[in-house]
Amino acid sequence: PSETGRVLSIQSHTVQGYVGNKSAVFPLQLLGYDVDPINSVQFSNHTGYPTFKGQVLNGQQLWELIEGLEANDLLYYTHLLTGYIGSVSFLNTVLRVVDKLRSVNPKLTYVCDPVMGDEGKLYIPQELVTVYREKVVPVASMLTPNQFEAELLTGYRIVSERDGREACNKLHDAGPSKVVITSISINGDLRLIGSHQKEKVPEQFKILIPKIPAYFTGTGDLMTALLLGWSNKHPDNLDKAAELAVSSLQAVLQRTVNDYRSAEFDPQSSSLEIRLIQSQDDIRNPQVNFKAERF
Ligand code: ATP
Ligand code: PXL
Repeated sequence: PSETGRVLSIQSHTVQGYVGNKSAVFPLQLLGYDVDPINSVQFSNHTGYPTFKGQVLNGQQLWELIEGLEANDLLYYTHLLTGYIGSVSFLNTVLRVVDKLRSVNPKLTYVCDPVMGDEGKLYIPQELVTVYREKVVPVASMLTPNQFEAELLTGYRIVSERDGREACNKLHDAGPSKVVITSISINGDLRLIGSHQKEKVPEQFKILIPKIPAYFTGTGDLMTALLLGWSNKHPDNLDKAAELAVSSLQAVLQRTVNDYRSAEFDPQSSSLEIRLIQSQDDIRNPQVNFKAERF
Protein backbone atom coordinates (compact mmCIF):
# COMPACT_ATOMS: atom_id res chain seq x y z
CA PRO A 1 0.00 0.00 0.00
CA SER A 2 1.28 3.41 -0.97
CA GLU A 3 0.58 5.21 2.31
CA THR A 4 3.04 3.18 4.34
CA GLY A 5 6.45 1.87 3.54
CA ARG A 6 9.69 0.21 4.53
CA VAL A 7 12.12 2.46 6.34
CA LEU A 8 15.83 1.88 6.86
CA SER A 9 16.69 3.98 9.93
CA ILE A 10 20.39 4.54 10.63
CA GLN A 11 20.62 6.17 14.06
CA SER A 12 21.95 5.85 17.61
CA HIS A 13 20.73 3.21 20.04
CA THR A 14 20.73 3.83 23.77
CA VAL A 15 20.03 1.04 26.23
CA GLN A 16 18.18 3.44 28.51
CA GLY A 17 16.15 6.37 27.33
CA TYR A 18 14.85 7.77 24.08
CA VAL A 19 17.13 9.31 21.46
CA GLY A 20 18.00 8.23 17.92
CA ASN A 21 16.41 4.94 16.90
CA LYS A 22 14.84 4.56 20.35
CA SER A 23 12.94 7.76 19.63
CA ALA A 24 12.15 7.06 15.95
CA VAL A 25 11.42 3.34 15.48
CA PHE A 26 8.42 2.92 17.80
CA PRO A 27 6.48 5.94 16.45
CA LEU A 28 7.06 4.88 12.84
CA GLN A 29 5.86 1.37 13.67
CA LEU A 30 2.77 2.83 15.34
CA LEU A 31 2.09 4.74 12.11
CA GLY A 32 2.18 1.46 10.21
CA TYR A 33 5.69 1.37 8.81
CA ASP A 34 8.05 -1.57 8.65
CA VAL A 35 11.22 -0.18 10.19
CA ASP A 36 14.65 -1.79 9.94
CA PRO A 37 17.03 -0.11 12.40
CA ILE A 38 20.78 0.00 12.00
CA ASN A 39 22.32 1.19 15.25
CA SER A 40 25.15 3.59 14.46
CA VAL A 41 26.22 3.45 18.11
CA GLN A 42 25.10 1.44 21.11
CA PHE A 43 25.52 3.52 24.25
CA SER A 44 24.31 2.92 27.79
CA ASN A 45 22.46 6.26 27.75
CA HIS A 46 22.56 9.53 25.82
CA THR A 47 25.62 11.73 25.99
CA GLY A 48 23.92 14.42 28.06
CA TYR A 49 24.33 12.30 31.21
CA PRO A 50 27.50 12.69 33.32
CA THR A 51 29.03 9.61 31.66
CA PHE A 52 28.23 7.01 29.06
CA LYS A 53 29.77 3.73 27.85
CA GLY A 54 29.39 1.73 24.69
CA GLN A 55 30.36 0.98 21.12
CA VAL A 56 30.51 2.92 17.86
CA LEU A 57 29.85 1.34 14.46
CA ASN A 58 32.34 2.42 11.80
CA GLY A 59 31.71 2.99 8.11
CA GLN A 60 33.06 -0.40 7.10
CA GLN A 61 30.83 -2.19 9.60
CA LEU A 62 27.83 -0.29 8.26
CA TRP A 63 28.74 -1.38 4.75
CA GLU A 64 28.99 -5.03 5.86
CA LEU A 65 25.39 -4.91 7.04
CA ILE A 66 24.32 -3.46 3.68
CA GLU A 67 26.23 -6.22 1.87
CA GLY A 68 24.49 -8.82 4.00
CA LEU A 69 21.10 -7.42 3.06
CA GLU A 70 22.07 -7.16 -0.59
CA ALA A 71 23.24 -10.77 -0.73
CA ASN A 72 19.70 -11.83 0.18
CA ASP A 73 17.89 -9.29 -2.00
CA LEU A 74 16.66 -7.41 1.04
CA LEU A 75 17.62 -3.89 -0.01
CA TYR A 76 14.24 -2.64 -1.18
CA TYR A 77 13.29 0.38 0.93
CA THR A 78 10.85 3.21 0.33
CA HIS A 79 12.61 5.49 2.85
CA LEU A 80 16.04 6.04 4.34
CA LEU A 81 16.14 7.99 7.60
CA THR A 82 19.35 9.29 9.17
CA GLY A 83 20.03 11.34 12.28
CA TYR A 84 23.11 12.03 14.38
CA ILE A 85 26.30 10.84 12.64
CA GLY A 86 29.61 11.33 14.41
CA SER A 87 32.36 10.82 11.81
CA VAL A 88 33.26 11.66 8.21
CA SER A 89 33.90 8.01 7.32
CA PHE A 90 30.44 7.00 8.58
CA LEU A 91 28.76 9.88 6.74
CA ASN A 92 30.60 8.98 3.52
CA THR A 93 29.38 5.41 3.87
CA VAL A 94 25.82 6.69 4.36
CA LEU A 95 26.24 8.44 1.00
CA ARG A 96 27.16 5.09 -0.56
CA VAL A 97 24.08 3.58 1.08
CA VAL A 98 21.88 6.26 -0.53
CA ASP A 99 23.29 5.37 -3.97
CA LYS A 100 22.91 1.67 -3.38
CA LEU A 101 19.30 1.94 -2.18
CA ARG A 102 18.43 4.19 -5.12
CA SER A 103 19.91 1.63 -7.52
CA VAL A 104 17.31 -0.82 -6.15
CA ASN A 105 14.47 1.71 -5.78
CA PRO A 106 15.03 4.90 -7.81
CA LYS A 107 12.06 6.46 -5.99
CA LEU A 108 13.63 6.08 -2.53
CA THR A 109 12.88 9.05 -0.27
CA TYR A 110 15.89 10.08 1.81
CA VAL A 111 14.84 11.95 4.95
CA CYS A 112 17.88 13.57 6.52
CA ASP A 113 18.11 15.26 9.89
CA PRO A 114 21.47 17.05 9.54
CA VAL A 115 22.31 16.85 13.25
CA MET A 116 25.26 19.16 13.82
CA GLY A 117 24.48 21.25 16.87
CA ASP A 118 22.14 23.63 18.61
CA GLU A 119 22.15 27.14 20.02
CA GLY A 120 25.48 28.03 18.45
CA LYS A 121 27.28 24.89 19.66
CA LEU A 122 28.62 22.26 17.27
CA TYR A 123 28.52 18.67 18.55
CA ILE A 124 30.22 17.04 15.59
CA PRO A 125 33.68 17.53 14.04
CA GLN A 126 33.89 20.66 11.84
CA GLU A 127 34.77 18.67 8.67
CA LEU A 128 31.32 17.08 8.75
CA VAL A 129 29.63 20.42 8.07
CA THR A 130 31.24 20.59 4.62
CA VAL A 131 30.26 17.00 3.82
CA TYR A 132 26.64 17.72 4.79
CA ARG A 133 26.57 20.92 2.76
CA GLU A 134 28.31 19.65 -0.36
CA LYS A 135 27.34 16.01 -0.58
CA VAL A 136 24.43 15.12 1.69
CA VAL A 137 22.02 18.03 1.11
CA PRO A 138 22.12 17.46 -2.70
CA VAL A 139 20.86 13.87 -2.35
CA ALA A 140 18.29 14.43 0.42
CA SER A 141 14.57 14.42 -0.41
CA MET A 142 13.50 16.01 2.88
CA LEU A 143 15.71 17.93 5.28
CA THR A 144 14.85 18.81 8.90
CA PRO A 145 17.50 21.17 10.31
CA ASN A 146 17.05 23.24 13.44
CA GLN A 147 17.81 26.98 13.30
CA PHE A 148 21.56 26.61 13.87
CA GLU A 149 21.88 23.75 11.38
CA ALA A 150 20.01 25.73 8.71
CA GLU A 151 22.46 28.58 9.31
CA LEU A 152 25.46 26.25 8.96
CA LEU A 153 24.12 24.78 5.72
CA THR A 154 23.20 28.09 4.07
CA GLY A 155 25.64 30.57 5.55
CA TYR A 156 22.65 32.80 6.41
CA ARG A 157 21.92 34.27 9.82
CA ILE A 158 18.35 33.28 10.72
CA VAL A 159 16.61 35.60 13.15
CA SER A 160 13.21 36.11 11.49
CA GLU A 161 10.56 34.13 9.67
CA ARG A 162 11.68 35.80 6.49
CA ASP A 163 15.27 34.61 7.03
CA GLY A 164 13.93 31.10 7.62
CA ARG A 165 11.99 31.15 4.38
CA GLU A 166 15.02 32.35 2.45
CA ALA A 167 17.14 29.60 3.99
CA CYS A 168 14.52 27.08 2.82
CA ASN A 169 14.72 28.52 -0.71
CA LYS A 170 18.48 28.17 -0.73
CA LEU A 171 18.24 24.58 0.51
CA HIS A 172 15.66 23.74 -2.20
CA ASP A 173 18.08 25.07 -4.81
CA ALA A 174 20.68 22.66 -3.46
CA GLY A 175 18.42 19.57 -3.60
CA PRO A 176 15.59 18.66 -1.21
CA SER A 177 12.04 19.50 -2.30
CA LYS A 178 10.82 19.42 1.31
CA VAL A 179 12.52 21.43 4.05
CA VAL A 180 11.31 21.86 7.61
CA ILE A 181 13.26 24.13 9.95
CA THR A 182 12.03 22.48 13.13
CA SER A 183 12.35 25.52 15.32
CA ILE A 184 13.39 29.14 15.10
CA SER A 185 13.43 30.97 18.39
CA ILE A 186 11.89 34.45 18.14
CA ASN A 187 11.10 36.48 21.27
CA GLY A 188 11.23 33.39 23.46
CA ASP A 189 8.74 31.31 21.50
CA LEU A 190 9.38 28.79 18.78
CA ARG A 191 8.19 28.59 15.25
CA LEU A 192 8.53 25.86 12.74
CA ILE A 193 8.99 26.92 9.12
CA GLY A 194 8.05 24.45 6.39
CA SER A 195 8.63 24.70 2.69
CA HIS A 196 7.61 22.43 -0.16
CA GLN A 197 8.91 23.09 -3.63
CA LYS A 198 6.41 21.60 -6.04
CA GLU A 199 6.85 23.54 -9.28
CA LYS A 200 8.31 27.02 -9.22
CA VAL A 201 7.51 28.94 -6.05
CA PRO A 202 7.73 26.90 -2.84
CA GLU A 203 4.62 26.62 -0.66
CA GLN A 204 5.66 27.90 2.74
CA PHE A 205 4.03 27.94 6.16
CA LYS A 206 4.74 28.40 9.83
CA ILE A 207 3.49 26.81 13.03
CA LEU A 208 3.76 28.70 16.31
CA ILE A 209 4.92 26.61 19.25
CA PRO A 210 4.89 28.07 22.79
CA LYS A 211 8.12 27.18 24.51
CA ILE A 212 7.76 24.75 27.43
CA PRO A 213 10.24 25.75 30.18
CA ALA A 214 12.20 22.49 30.17
CA TYR A 215 14.97 20.76 28.21
CA PHE A 216 14.29 17.53 26.37
CA THR A 217 16.55 15.14 24.53
CA GLY A 218 15.50 13.15 21.50
CA THR A 219 12.80 15.59 20.42
CA GLY A 220 14.54 16.36 17.14
CA ASP A 221 14.78 12.63 16.36
CA LEU A 222 11.11 12.09 17.17
CA MET A 223 10.11 15.14 15.13
CA THR A 224 11.92 13.94 12.01
CA ALA A 225 10.42 10.44 12.34
CA LEU A 226 6.91 11.91 12.67
CA LEU A 227 7.49 14.20 9.68
CA LEU A 228 8.57 11.22 7.60
CA GLY A 229 5.55 9.23 8.74
CA TRP A 230 2.95 11.92 8.11
CA SER A 231 4.42 13.52 4.98
CA ASN A 232 4.37 10.15 3.28
CA LYS A 233 0.65 9.81 4.11
CA HIS A 234 0.00 13.40 2.90
CA PRO A 235 2.57 13.74 0.11
CA ASP A 236 1.13 16.99 -1.28
CA ASN A 237 0.33 18.62 2.07
CA LEU A 238 3.50 19.23 4.01
CA ASP A 239 1.59 21.75 6.14
CA LYS A 240 -0.91 19.11 7.21
CA ALA A 241 1.89 16.60 7.89
CA ALA A 242 3.68 19.18 10.04
CA GLU A 243 0.49 19.98 11.98
CA LEU A 244 0.10 16.31 12.84
CA ALA A 245 3.78 15.90 13.75
CA VAL A 246 3.90 19.02 15.93
CA SER A 247 0.62 18.12 17.64
CA SER A 248 1.89 14.63 18.53
CA LEU A 249 5.24 15.90 19.71
CA GLN A 250 3.72 18.61 21.89
CA ALA A 251 1.39 16.05 23.49
CA VAL A 252 4.44 13.90 24.29
CA LEU A 253 6.30 16.86 25.79
CA GLN A 254 3.28 17.99 27.80
CA ARG A 255 2.87 14.50 29.26
CA THR A 256 6.61 14.40 29.99
CA VAL A 257 6.67 17.64 32.00
CA ASN A 258 3.46 16.72 33.82
CA ASP A 259 4.88 13.35 34.87
CA TYR A 260 8.15 14.85 36.05
CA ARG A 261 6.28 17.57 37.95
CA SER A 262 4.16 15.04 39.80
CA ALA A 263 7.40 13.24 40.67
CA GLU A 264 8.61 16.50 42.22
CA PHE A 265 11.50 16.80 39.82
CA ASP A 266 12.68 20.22 38.67
CA PRO A 267 12.13 20.15 34.90
CA GLN A 268 14.65 22.93 34.32
CA SER A 269 17.49 21.28 36.21
CA SER A 270 18.40 18.68 33.57
CA SER A 271 17.23 17.16 30.34
CA LEU A 272 14.05 15.07 30.51
CA GLU A 273 13.58 11.64 28.94
CA ILE A 274 10.44 11.83 26.81
CA ARG A 275 7.37 9.74 27.78
CA LEU A 276 7.21 8.05 24.40
CA ILE A 277 5.54 4.74 25.21
CA GLN A 278 2.91 6.40 27.41
CA SER A 279 2.04 8.68 24.47
CA GLN A 280 1.21 6.03 21.91
CA ASP A 281 -2.39 7.20 21.44
CA ASP A 282 -1.17 10.73 20.72
CA ILE A 283 1.17 9.32 18.10
CA ARG A 284 -1.33 7.04 16.39
CA ASN A 285 -4.13 9.53 16.48
CA PRO A 286 -3.04 13.07 17.26
CA GLN A 287 -5.56 15.76 18.05
CA VAL A 288 -4.49 18.66 15.84
CA ASN A 289 -4.07 21.53 18.28
CA PHE A 290 -1.33 23.29 16.30
CA LYS A 291 -2.32 24.83 13.00
CA ALA A 292 -0.13 25.82 10.07
CA GLU A 293 -0.44 29.32 8.63
CA ARG A 294 0.45 29.76 4.96
CA PHE A 295 2.67 32.67 4.03
P1 ATP B 1 18.11 18.28 15.45
O1 ATP B 1 17.70 16.85 15.74
O2 ATP B 1 17.96 18.68 14.00
O3 ATP B 1 19.43 18.67 16.07
P2 ATP B 1 16.71 19.62 17.54
O4 ATP B 1 16.55 18.52 18.47
O5 ATP B 1 17.63 20.72 17.87
O6 ATP B 1 16.98 19.13 16.09
P3 ATP B 1 14.53 21.37 17.74
O7 ATP B 1 14.13 22.16 16.57
O8 ATP B 1 15.24 22.03 18.83
O9 ATP B 1 15.31 20.16 17.19
O10 ATP B 1 13.28 20.65 18.39
C1 ATP B 1 12.46 19.78 17.65
C2 ATP B 1 11.03 20.06 18.02
O11 ATP B 1 10.88 19.84 19.41
C3 ATP B 1 10.59 21.48 17.78
O12 ATP B 1 9.88 21.55 16.58
C4 ATP B 1 9.66 21.77 18.92
O13 ATP B 1 8.35 21.49 18.49
C5 ATP B 1 9.97 20.74 19.97
N1 ATP B 1 10.55 21.26 21.21
C6 ATP B 1 11.77 21.04 21.70
N2 ATP B 1 11.95 21.64 22.88
C7 ATP B 1 10.80 22.28 23.17
C8 ATP B 1 10.33 23.09 24.27
N3 ATP B 1 11.10 23.36 25.31
N4 ATP B 1 9.08 23.56 24.20
C9 ATP B 1 8.29 23.30 23.17
N5 ATP B 1 8.66 22.55 22.12
C10 ATP B 1 9.88 22.03 22.11
O1 PXL C 1 19.78 13.27 18.86
C1 PXL C 1 20.05 12.99 20.03
C2 PXL C 1 21.15 12.03 20.31
C3 PXL C 1 21.47 11.01 19.43
N1 PXL C 1 22.42 10.12 19.72
C4 PXL C 1 23.12 10.18 20.86
C5 PXL C 1 22.85 11.18 21.77
C6 PXL C 1 21.85 12.15 21.49
C7 PXL C 1 21.56 13.23 22.42
O2 PXL C 1 22.12 13.41 23.42
O3 PXL C 1 23.54 11.25 22.92
C8 PXL C 1 24.16 9.15 21.13
